[in-house]
Amino acid sequence: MSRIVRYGMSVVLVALLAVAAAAAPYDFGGETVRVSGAFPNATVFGINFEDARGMGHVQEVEKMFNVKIEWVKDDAAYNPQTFIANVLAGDPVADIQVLCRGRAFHQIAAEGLLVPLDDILTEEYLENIPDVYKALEHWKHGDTYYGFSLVDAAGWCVYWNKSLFEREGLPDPYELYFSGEWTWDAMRDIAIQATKDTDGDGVVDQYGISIDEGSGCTDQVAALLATNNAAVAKIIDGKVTFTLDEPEALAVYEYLQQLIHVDKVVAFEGQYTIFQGNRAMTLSHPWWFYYTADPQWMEDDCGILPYPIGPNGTPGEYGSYSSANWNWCIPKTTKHDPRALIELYNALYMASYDYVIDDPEERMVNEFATYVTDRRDLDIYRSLISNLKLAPYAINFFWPDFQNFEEFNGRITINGENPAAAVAGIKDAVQTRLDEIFKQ
Ligand SMILES: [Ca+2]
Repeated sequence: MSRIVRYGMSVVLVALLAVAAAAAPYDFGGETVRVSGAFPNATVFGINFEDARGMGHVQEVEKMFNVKIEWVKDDAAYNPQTFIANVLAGDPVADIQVLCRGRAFHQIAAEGLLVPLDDILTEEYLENIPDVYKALEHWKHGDTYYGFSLVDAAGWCVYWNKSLFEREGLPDPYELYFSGEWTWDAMRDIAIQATKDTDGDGVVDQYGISIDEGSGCTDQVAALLATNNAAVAKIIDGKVTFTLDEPEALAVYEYLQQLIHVDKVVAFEGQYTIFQGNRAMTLSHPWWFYYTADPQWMEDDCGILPYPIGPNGTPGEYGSYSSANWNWCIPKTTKHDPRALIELYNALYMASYDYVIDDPEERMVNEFATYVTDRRDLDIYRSLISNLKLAPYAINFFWPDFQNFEEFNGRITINGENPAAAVAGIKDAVQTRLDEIFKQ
């Protein structure tokens, strides 16, 4: 995350840092607990552990738990191989570990490298966790929980430039959204109308849809799969089964190819391009409003929408879909009590009601409310943050082929390879991998 995002996020948190329980239920006896610090500043809570307030908070938590926090900054959070090698060698890189984008989560869980948490994440415990941080299905491998927090997962949404829509006389997204008609076709129609050469120099300068193609459009593929009731894999007869070759899944690649290569309404570029005012829609995250709403960054007014629903999707069943989840987990090699570690995490990240006094969803909505010019955006924003869903099996099992999957998606979306042929080409290998990972 950029420094600016961190700054923006840390401002949000200012009012929260003073809130902490007086006494901790666990005492670490002055010992050191290592916390995966790959992203110590980039949480949905906006905690910046490196600024004065954040450091003060850490000191307070250290006192409460009689513990020394050590931030571990190596690449195990990003690199499953490093993580696995370290745990197998009896040396967890951290006692509280985040797995970046949930990479290889199922693989790592299946190898027995994580502490199973079913006994800790009881109904009673979960009652104390704010809804926006709960995503139980993200934490499961088989029937067992191995992850315990949603911090850092970010769904995807669509920003639409209200000024541009008005100028171009485009359909009203509010009407489409509230009538359940915000669909792939509606988005495509708008994108086609919006894309044009506005100054007549023969070069298109105004685009319908702006996409940061970063990981071969893997995030977009995952979210669109979910909007079309499709998935990379589904559980069929108790078996995790590759389903990317089903028509509703192939339809995602065909839709993106249509937009990119046939209609030519997509600009591949950084998300900042939205500030120029000549992009009708930009695919981004709900927290991006910190930028779009700030006149210093963007003069035009922006609205926010979920991803549109596909032809095989359920009309009106909108969500904010993430292709990955940042699984927080406890490596089995830790010498500390997992219960105490999770409690410590909750205090550090203020992730349970023992350590926050307000409802995080209300806080996020209120923060957003200070920026919106139309009440309807507030309703949509609330729906987005309270309907964060994981597009299943997109990234968290795709290892060691994780990067291959991004490269695979790029071949189809950006390079325009035939979807059915490309998917058929990986089907057997992926199913074999699934059978290994899920021991089926
Ligand atoms: Ca032009």
